[in-house]
Amino acid sequence: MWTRDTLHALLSERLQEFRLIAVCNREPYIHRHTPEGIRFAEPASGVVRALDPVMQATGGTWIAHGSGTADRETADEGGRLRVPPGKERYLLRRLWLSKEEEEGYYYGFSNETLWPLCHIAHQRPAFEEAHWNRYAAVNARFADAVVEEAGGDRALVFIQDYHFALLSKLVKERMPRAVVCQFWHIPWPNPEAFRICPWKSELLEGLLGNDLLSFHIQHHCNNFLETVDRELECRIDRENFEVMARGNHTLIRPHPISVDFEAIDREAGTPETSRRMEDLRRRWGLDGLRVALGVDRLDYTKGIPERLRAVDRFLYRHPEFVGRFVLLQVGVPSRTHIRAYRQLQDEVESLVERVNWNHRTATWEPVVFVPEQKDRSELLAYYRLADVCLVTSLHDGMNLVAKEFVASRCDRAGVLILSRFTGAAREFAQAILVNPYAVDATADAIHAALTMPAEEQASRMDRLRETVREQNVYKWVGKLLLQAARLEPTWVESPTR
Ligand code: ADQ
Repeated sequence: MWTRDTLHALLSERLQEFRLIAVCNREPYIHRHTPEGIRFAEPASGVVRALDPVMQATGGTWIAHGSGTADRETADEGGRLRVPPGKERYLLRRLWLSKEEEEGYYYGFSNETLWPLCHIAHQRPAFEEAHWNRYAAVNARFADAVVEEAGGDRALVFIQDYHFALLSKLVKERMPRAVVCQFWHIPWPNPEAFRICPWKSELLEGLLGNDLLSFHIQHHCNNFLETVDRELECRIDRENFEVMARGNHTLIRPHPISVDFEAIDREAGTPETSRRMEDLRRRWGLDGLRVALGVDRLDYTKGIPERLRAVDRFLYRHPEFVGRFVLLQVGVPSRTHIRAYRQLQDEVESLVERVNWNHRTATWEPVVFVPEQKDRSELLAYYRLADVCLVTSLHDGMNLVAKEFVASRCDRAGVLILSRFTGAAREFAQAILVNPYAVDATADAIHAALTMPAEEQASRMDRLRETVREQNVYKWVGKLLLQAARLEPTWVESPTR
């Protein structure tokens, strides 16, 4: 069983010769000016939620964009500070980006090009040359920071996500002895979807600077290999899932991400969580109601309109639940600078209004929309009081909300309704799996969940919890980093490069 302590012990032994450098666009702790003074917040990001406990266990350096209004005041001249605040377990190196860099690299190429390109959720990707140029330039700035932080030592560089498709190659060109691995947290699409990108070869070549490139599930690895096969001159070892391009070898492997099961399980069972549950019951008037819960960033990949339509259909089909059911939708606004996200927020708000209009009584409405970020402890109270958790993504690399819900149910109750199009669905056969595009079937799933006998809930929940307990976040990173550390870098300088 992987735990924080075993990970710490194993990695401090096996990674002795390396300096561990993680690169992630988002920082784990953001400092902001508030009316009460400078305060820090932890962002609602799946990647950050997964990586922070790992860095706390291993130590090392995390390089990220410093995005908070008080970030400069709380770091030294080099943008460095030790985190978590008050615990100081690893080093955070903040990189300052100009407005133009943030616009082109983050909002533009990362989130208006690569995010829709990889998710295939019927949102057309934008292909702007200016965004691409900024993306490439910011990747180069992060490469400078990696070289600086390595300071000549042999480094194990662990890159996160689609913001840095060009980084591994840039790092290898300057630090050929470093071991470089990257985790791509979102799906990799099929070759037909990917081939429309004007910079497809540059992106693929950039990613093949890695010694190890990892996705959540085998299907995404297969898609990546097929894409490389169609688009690049290279050799592919299908037996070993390895690509050889210009002398460099890149292993392609699935490593399903997860959550810190023990920590969530422990906190979810405390009297403090019970007290918070009581507060929430009072605040939302939940007495006598069966509760369905949605927790998401407001993102068009998460299938929130589809979920609301399914609730609407469910109430038409099962009027006996009118006045006896509520959907609590906790949806933190995200990437609101991008038009598609503002449109989604409008769409969600008007659908909430419509569903409430369709079914409301003098004293009751079926949907409560909470457009806020909640702290971790409060989220656990939401998970604990739900009869059903609804995860209806149209496409999702993994989906950590599903895993957090399961980990928090120390009472062995509650039912998970889970989209088939999430990575989590591959591990969670005991959830009720749905196609979120099929509104009627999702409405039926809500009914099945609300009428499931307690013994069946408990036996399904036991199996789900066993999976998350065993496949926890420490196992994810431990196996990935140990696999990377065993690799001999094959990078050779060649005139063609
Ligand atoms: P995300 O798309 O951000 O992650 P997800 O995996 O669901 O999606 O993680 C979201 C995280 O934010 C969860 O930890 C959740 O608790 C938190 N969160 C969501 N809404 C919140 C709210 N209102 N208040 C507070 N916290 C909230 C990307 C990929 C996923 C992949 C992860 C990790 O898109 O497929 O699972 O990275 O690899």
